Amino acid sequence: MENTAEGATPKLVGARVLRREDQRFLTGQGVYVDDYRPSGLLHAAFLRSPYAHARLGRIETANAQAMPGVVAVMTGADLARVAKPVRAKSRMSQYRETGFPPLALDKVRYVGEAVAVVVAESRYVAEDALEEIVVDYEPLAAVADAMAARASGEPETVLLHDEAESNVLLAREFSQGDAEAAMAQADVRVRDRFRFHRHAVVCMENRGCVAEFHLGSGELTLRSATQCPGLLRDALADLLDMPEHLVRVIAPDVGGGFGAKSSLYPEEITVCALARMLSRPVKWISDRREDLLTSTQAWDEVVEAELALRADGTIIGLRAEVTSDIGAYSIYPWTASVEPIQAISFLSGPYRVPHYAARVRGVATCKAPMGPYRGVGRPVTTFVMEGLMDRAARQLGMDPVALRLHNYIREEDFPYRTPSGIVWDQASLTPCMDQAVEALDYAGLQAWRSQVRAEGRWAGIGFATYIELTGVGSAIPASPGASISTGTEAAFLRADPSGTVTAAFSLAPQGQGNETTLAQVVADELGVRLQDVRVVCGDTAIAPHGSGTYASRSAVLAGGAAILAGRDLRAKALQIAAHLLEANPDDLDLQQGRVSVQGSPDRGVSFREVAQAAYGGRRRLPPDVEPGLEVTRFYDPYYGTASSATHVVAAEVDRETYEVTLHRYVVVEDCGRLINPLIVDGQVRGGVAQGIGAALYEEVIYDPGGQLLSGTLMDYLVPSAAEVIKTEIHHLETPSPTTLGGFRGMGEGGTIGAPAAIANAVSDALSQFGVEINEIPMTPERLMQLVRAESSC
Ligand code: MCN
Ligand code: SMO
Repeated sequence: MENTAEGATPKLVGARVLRREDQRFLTGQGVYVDDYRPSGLLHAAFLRSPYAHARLGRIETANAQAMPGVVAVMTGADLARVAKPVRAKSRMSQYRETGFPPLALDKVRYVGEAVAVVVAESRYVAEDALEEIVVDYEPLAAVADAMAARASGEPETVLLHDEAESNVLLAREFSQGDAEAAMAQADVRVRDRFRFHRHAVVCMENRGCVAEFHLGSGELTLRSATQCPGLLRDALADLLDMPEHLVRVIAPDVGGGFGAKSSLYPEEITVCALARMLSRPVKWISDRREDLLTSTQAWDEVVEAELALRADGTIIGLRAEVTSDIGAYSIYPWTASVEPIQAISFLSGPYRVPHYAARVRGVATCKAPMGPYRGVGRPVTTFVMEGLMDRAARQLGMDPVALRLHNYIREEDFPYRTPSGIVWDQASLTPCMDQAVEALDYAGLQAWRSQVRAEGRWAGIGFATYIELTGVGSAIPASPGASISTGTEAAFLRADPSGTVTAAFSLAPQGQGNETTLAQVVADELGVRLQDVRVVCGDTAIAPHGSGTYASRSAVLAGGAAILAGRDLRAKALQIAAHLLEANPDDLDLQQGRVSVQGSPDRGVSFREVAQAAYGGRRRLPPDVEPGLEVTRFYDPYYGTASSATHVVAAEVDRETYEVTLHRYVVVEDCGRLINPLIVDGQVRGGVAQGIGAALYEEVIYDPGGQLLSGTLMDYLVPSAAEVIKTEIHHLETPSPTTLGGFRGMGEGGTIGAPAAIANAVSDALSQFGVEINEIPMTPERLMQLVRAESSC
């Protein structure tokens, strides 16, 4: 049932309400950063390093400065006088903190790093003026390969950050039990070296921002295509040394973020500093090439892993060594640890793994900084663990489904503590797989595979199950010891005298549909119609304190805050209504914007009349009730909650072209109580599409000198609709036992499961050659080489 008539169903949570924001998105009425054109607007363009690693000498800016239309030129030294360098802090013991100057100071460390900025009356003039700036670069050897840079023990000849004294900016180990002994006792051991290449985060809208400084009030306003207005506000106040209440950050409509817009960027700081200095609005909009060069990139890990099992298929141990290429800088606020730490925290996945030993090292290289990308760490860990499971199944002669079912964390094991100390509250692992097998018609699909193979074609089936931590509260800080808060969100609700409701959140969605889902939650809790609730996101001057949209947290955190605030407002509305109706509040019910007295349905009052009374003076209010109808509530789910899914792929590899075609894609997932199944389905589909891109097409390539070879969308392949198969989606709906509302997060899940499931399907399709996929993306060239190498030996 698609509910087009807003407010038609009394229970909105759970209904397939159409996305209300789509009205403006689909009719071209969305308002993005670049649509904001205040009068007196100036345009910034950045001079970017052509070298991967070089010492900076003199920067000659006089000619650029003298060009008509140029208002200002700034170098790193100029900027350093008005803004502090970014330093992403963490208390992690083996983390080396380094600085990230918004404009390069003594050195450049990757191609595309900002060296100077020109502000001019138009972007054209600004771009032209860049050509007039002369920079003395003294080229240095590039650190291009994390594995080589890691080469243990050896003194590093080329250091990226002198202050760190090593290119290994972080290291961490986790262990539980005795993984060595488990390896020795195993009946079967499978191991491999997995390579998950570097990926770019491609959004429809590039990054961009506009800063304004109001001389009269001293207020700085930054509009940015960001996921995290709250985090930016805190950081900018600090870096620009401004009182925090004079800094306002607004995320307008944003066309995709996927993690790359969750960090603080050099351009945002620079543009703010310029606007303040010039007292004029300054805009910077990235072009696609700048975006591919400078937005945070993702994943890029080598994982050497080994799994030990008993002859009956029981897992007894796992060990792994992860090397993570973190690029040139540690990004704020997450630090360079965001990807690597997840990679060893979640490696054991949905399985009972008694003995575990894993180590990760994050190595700085001359590449764009590594940051979060949909799934963070878990696309890689799922690829590795699920790949090992299939290798083990083949070696044991077991069905991959049976081996998984045998090892899943069982219902009675929850809450389950993983070897890295994460606690899973509860998840539907076996039920997801059971339902997947049924939905697939596994036997039928196996028959399809046999038939295709009988025709001499290469077909395979791949499974992947994952479990993920979502809606994380304050127990697990994003970067330990840093002064940022990511564990709470808040909801501000205000009923106007006319009975309409404004719900403000610090979240800043980029396509997730939160304007619809949060309105559903508020309308249900409060008891008003959906069309009477307006959700406002992403303006720090309106919203209560919070950070933003990332880490699959908004359903849990903002949803929880919305429930608390909705309940409070309802209680107060009922108190006022009781006074108006001369009834007992306990006998009243508020639904669809109308308060009625239980048992006598014609006695009632509208929410509008209640709201009018709330602002209408003391005589209309109960004696002990203060005027007004608004409330702010915070919610902290503390640990967060587990979501899980099984993905199944049937795929075929073309014998001539080595192209992979997907034949079927089935997802069975459990994200707890569903707020809006239509939106959740869309999220799963989008996530799977990105996972398909990761598995088959997308790869950031730098040459050994650190030049980016995949700097356009001609070279960096993202899948189009033609490559994305329609995903069949099934939901299990087990309310989370630990979150208010029972919601679990799911915005990243599709991307976590897809690369692993597709890789396993391809391994299965090529199993006759003994090929095991251990490298992603599976380009036709790679597959051809694998098949040829195996066929020739
Ligand atoms: N939802 C629901 N019921 C649930 C859980 C979620 O109806 N039980 C809804 C939520 O209300 C929300 C959506 O599903 O509308 C996703 O919710 P959630 O899992 O809480 O994730 P967030 O809203 O916090 O979104 C962040 C997540 C992340 S981390 C990335 S990366 C990502 C993703 O969302 N980036 C996206 N999905 C994206 N979708 C779009 N279109 N664009 C991005 O940049
Ligand atoms: S990578 Mo999502 O913004 O946490």
